[in-house]
Amino acid sequence: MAEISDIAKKFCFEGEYVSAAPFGSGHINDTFALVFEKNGDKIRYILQKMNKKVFPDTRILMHNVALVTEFLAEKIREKGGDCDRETLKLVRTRDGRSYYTAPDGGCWRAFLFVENTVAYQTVENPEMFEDTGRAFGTFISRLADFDASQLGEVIKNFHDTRDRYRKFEEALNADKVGRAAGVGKEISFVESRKEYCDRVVGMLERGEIPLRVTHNDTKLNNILIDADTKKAVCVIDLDTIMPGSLLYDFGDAIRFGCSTAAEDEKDLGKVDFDVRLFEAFTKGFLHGIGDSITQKERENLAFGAILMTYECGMRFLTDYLDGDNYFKTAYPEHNLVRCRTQFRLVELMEKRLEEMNLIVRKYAK
Ligand code: ADP
Ligand code: GN1
Ligand code: MG
Repeated sequence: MAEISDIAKKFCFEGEYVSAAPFGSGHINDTFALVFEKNGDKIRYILQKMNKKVFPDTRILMHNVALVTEFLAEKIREKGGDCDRETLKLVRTRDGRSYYTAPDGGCWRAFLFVENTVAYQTVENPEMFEDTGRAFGTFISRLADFDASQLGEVIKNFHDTRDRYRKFEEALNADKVGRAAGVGKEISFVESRKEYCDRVVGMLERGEIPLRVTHNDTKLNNILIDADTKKAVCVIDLDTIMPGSLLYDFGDAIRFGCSTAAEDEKDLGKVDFDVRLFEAFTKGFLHGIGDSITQKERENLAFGAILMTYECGMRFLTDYLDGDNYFKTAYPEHNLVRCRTQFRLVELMEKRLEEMNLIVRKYAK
């Protein structure tokens, strides 16, 4: 890989380069925190090598990111907010581009570092998660008048659960690395719930719920939270912004945030679904989204959480069967371990679906 200090020279960073270190725990891009020094002050930046396998068309990816960040900055400015902190701000290359292509073909981009914030891996308390819900709800409502036709489809059929099921079947039939025999239980789990895959895509197709501009990857570590106040400051990881359903954003945040254990916890005894956190997030999200949510969307919010958790488990299983080509993994069973926590959460949510629906109704206006 090219030297980070050489890559850094291509961007309009302020001050003198001091150091770089890997940063964060995303599953997709290679992220670095860079330190610069100017007049004795330290300035940090985020530098990312984008994942070419996941996002083969960097031009479309960065076209979306640049458009959305500029649109959000304008909205935040109108409200008198701090647009360098409340949304990602791209640092352009010295020739004015949104990313740099290195001689080895690697594609790099940079953002201002949002200081004094934390990307949490688990929720600390319900108040924090309520505010996260508010921030994700507000994010969708801010994008309500964004012209979706300007956005390229960076990953085709990203949350099309029918297509995800087809890809699961393909990986199973190919059984490229001979892992299928060892995961019979997980395969049956996916197959026994196949009908889930039609529900939300069906509602979208029939026009029963609206297609909106959504984030599509709303896990807790994709929102930066103020280290002191614990208020959600900035929604990050805008790579998958595309037309989608609000159920995806609500559901994915619940999938990750309401688990009492890490996504890759090996001891399933530690994985529980925290319904108090579900209530906190729901309250904040409905507040943030305001009046624009429809009755049909509200009725399906809780199911959206089950669906996104099932989909994510299915994606981890598909990648496991495929030989770990998509998600970053630290050891051979990593994707399987992740799949198992997701399926445990699905079972727990299925048992509590009625209770979850009642909570949604409690906070509906
Ligand atoms: P991935 O697609 O791999 O998940 P992300 O864009 O989510 O990559 O970035 C990975 C991590 O880097 C985040 O979870 C967060 O900890 C950190 N991060 C990303 N952008 C910023 C930023 N502008 N300021 C501070 N931290 C950031
Ligand atoms: C990936 O990029 P990151 O780590 O925030 C993935 C999401 C999954 C998530 C599971 C582009 O998110 O779809 O839900 O891992 N992002 C992409 O943790 O596939
Ligand atoms: Mg991320």
